[in-house]
Amino acid sequence: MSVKRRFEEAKKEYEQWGIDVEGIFEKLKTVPISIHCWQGDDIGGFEINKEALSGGIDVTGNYPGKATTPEELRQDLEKALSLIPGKHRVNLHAIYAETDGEVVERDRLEPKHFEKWVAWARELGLGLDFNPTLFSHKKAEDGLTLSHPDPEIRQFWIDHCIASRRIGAYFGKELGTPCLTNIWIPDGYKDTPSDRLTPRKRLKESLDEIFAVEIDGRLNIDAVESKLFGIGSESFVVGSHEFYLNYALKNDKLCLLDTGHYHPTELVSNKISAMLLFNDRLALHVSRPVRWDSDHVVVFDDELKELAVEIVRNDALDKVMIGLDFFDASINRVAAWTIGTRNMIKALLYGLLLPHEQLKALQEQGDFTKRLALSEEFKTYPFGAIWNYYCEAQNVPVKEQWLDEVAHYEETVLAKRSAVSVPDALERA
Ligand code: RNT
Ligand code: ZN
Repeated sequence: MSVKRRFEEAKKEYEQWGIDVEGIFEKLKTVPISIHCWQGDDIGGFEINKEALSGGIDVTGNYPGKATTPEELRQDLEKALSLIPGKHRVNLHAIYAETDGEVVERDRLEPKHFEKWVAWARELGLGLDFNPTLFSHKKAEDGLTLSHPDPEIRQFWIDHCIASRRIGAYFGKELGTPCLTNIWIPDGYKDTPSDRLTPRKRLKESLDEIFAVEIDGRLNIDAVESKLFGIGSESFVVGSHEFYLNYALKNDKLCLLDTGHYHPTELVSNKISAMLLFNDRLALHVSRPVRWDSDHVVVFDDELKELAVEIVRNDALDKVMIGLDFFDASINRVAAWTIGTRNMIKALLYGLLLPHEQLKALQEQGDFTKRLALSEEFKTYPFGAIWNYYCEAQNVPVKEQWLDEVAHYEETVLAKRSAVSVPDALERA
């Protein structure tokens, strides 16, 4: 039976519940996912004076073929995008600047250093998002940046964040879609600190300085991302959840919730509704925590579905800015992007195909039996047939067929790349 025929059959089952499958397709294809460029090169970036990855995050694995130039990274992103249904965004970090062989300090970065990314994004009809990079740098060597006791170091990072917001506004202007510029810092301590307040006070002051610079909110949207702990900041993180929750609310900034940055049994899906009551918008880094590590490729698990369900049933598809954040170097990186992004979209489709009105009414009526029964039965509705046809209709490979394309790409492109990148070779020399 063809994908279409199976779809037609499946559709009838959903329609019995008043679910408009085609209308859902129309809606879903307008929902952008911000795809993080850093899965493609293990958060390496293209700085001339490149430093090793730091900031308490780590990428493990040595799968061959990683992108070592901006051209390669864009080529790989294009490949992944061709396997993902819908129109999306690409999320850049400051270390992906192209400075033409010149050393440009991060506090001196300008829009012109991202011209090629913008030209590329324009050609492909993609929006761009941005992040200042406050790690992998000499001035972040001791794991402190915006909360550093040394005012000079703090100033450097304040200036870098201001420069980044300007770059964000440039993206927004050039591409006609606002850029989300997200600040995440690694600051924290390995051991229990003797003073938590002072570093937090300094972070607050640094953020105030960064945001004192007026930047058009129609072009650039500011977000702040919290964390629970990192490698080397096991006991204390300056930018904790409560810190940024309060900061964002008071200063009209977006909170960015990374799904890997909470206690193991604490779920971001449960936070969305509470956040939406007090914030017009919020941002996500969808990731997958595994024990102490937060950045595994997103899989189609219960929490991903619940997250999508919350966004959908609270009518928040245009309020929650969905971005991804994972980095796995043990598998093909184009496949990693494809798997994680397809799963995110798949989860949204799953959420859109549930009879929310009926389920909500049952809860209100106190009919918890029927509510539970119905939500369980829907788990085995023929969702796969709907998803497959969505892919077909969006002209991307159906089911695992995309793997053949990745295998071909690996053979013809990735395998031909030299194992050692030029900056890595220089570093060793
Ligand atoms: C780290 C944060 C942060 C980074 C990226 C590279 O724990 O999640 O978002 O992963 O900025
Ligand atoms: Zn993150």
